[in-house]
Amino acid sequence: MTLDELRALARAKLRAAGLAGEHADAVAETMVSGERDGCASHGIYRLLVADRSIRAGVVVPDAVPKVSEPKAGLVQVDGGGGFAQLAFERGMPLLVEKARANGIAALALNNVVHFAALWPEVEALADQGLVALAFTPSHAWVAPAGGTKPVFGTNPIAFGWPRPGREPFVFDFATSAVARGEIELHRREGRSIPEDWGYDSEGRGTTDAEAVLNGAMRTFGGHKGSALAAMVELLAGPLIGDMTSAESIAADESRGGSPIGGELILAIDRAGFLGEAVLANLTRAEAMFAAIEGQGARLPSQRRYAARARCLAEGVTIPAALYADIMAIGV
Ligand code: NDP
Ligand code: PYC
Repeated sequence: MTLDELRALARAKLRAAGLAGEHADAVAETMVSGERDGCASHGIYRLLVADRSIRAGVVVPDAVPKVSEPKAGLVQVDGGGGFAQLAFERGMPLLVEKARANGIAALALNNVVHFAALWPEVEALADQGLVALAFTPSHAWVAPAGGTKPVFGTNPIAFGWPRPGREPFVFDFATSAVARGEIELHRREGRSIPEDWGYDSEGRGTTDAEAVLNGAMRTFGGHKGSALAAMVELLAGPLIGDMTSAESIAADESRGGSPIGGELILAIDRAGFLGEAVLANLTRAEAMFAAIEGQGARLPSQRRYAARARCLAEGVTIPAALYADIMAIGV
């Protein structure tokens, strides 16, 4: 399919599932971007996930985000229980304005349903010339290092750094060993998973995707991922007055919807610290990237940008079984 065909399909299916037009546009764009960039776990597969959240009544399909300014450097958007994409779209212009005015600013999204990757948001801010960080908890699916019972969400951290004349340096990863969506895709395709991704409900290591989805996922990097997962809970949960992953899964009441809660986004204007000297410092940053690539290592997002270039030219291919499940939405 071409990306335009994919966008039209995603939008039509979201509308058929009951989502209001502006939400459908924003949500479809995220899914198309994920598919275009070769991120299957957060691409068009998410139509099935969003449809489930809508049908289960987890998401408010016509929520109207409300933007406020609690402090000079802070923006808050109450998403009204809708998907996070429109809330972000509504809050971003003020975040950019405040980051430029103050050097740094934060955007808290509250009361949103989150099923998406975070890189589209930090990349959008980097495209505006801002350094960006984003965090969101999810549902309690992940055991702390040293335990085997879920406490944390898969809690992603994303970072964006604008680069002169090039795509920004962006990374975006779950603090679990892998995103839950990836394990779901393994289950859909009947594939086993590496044993270090999680535990079954008895706390034993397993290669069975279903057993891990019903047991507990593991953090990446042992105690280090565990501490970062806790940080994400604190920053994008209690700090901004929103839910932890444990509270989110309790609020779901076994409906199987996407996580409900908050997201914290930080934006920094490099000129705030450095003024004109920012240009010299960009050269030093570029030297670091050159040192990485100079020894054959790749930068995060390089695979994604390559997939983007390929899909913009050639379109995308959707697995037949996924396409059939998507076509059944709203029928
Ligand atoms: P991956 O492990 O696939 O990738 C993580 C990051 O590492 C990417 O930026 C990737 O770049 C980079 N990377 C991968 N391999 C290399 C390499 N060899 N050298 C350099 N960089 C590399 O991601 P996860 O499975 O952890 O997460 C996938 C997505 O799931 C994320 O986008 C995340 O936001 C999303 N997610 C969302 C959640 C939510 O609650 N909303 C919860 C959890 C995850 P590249 O893309 O170019 O490969
Ligand atoms: O893949 O872990 C995940 C995830 C959770 C919420 C959205 N994606």
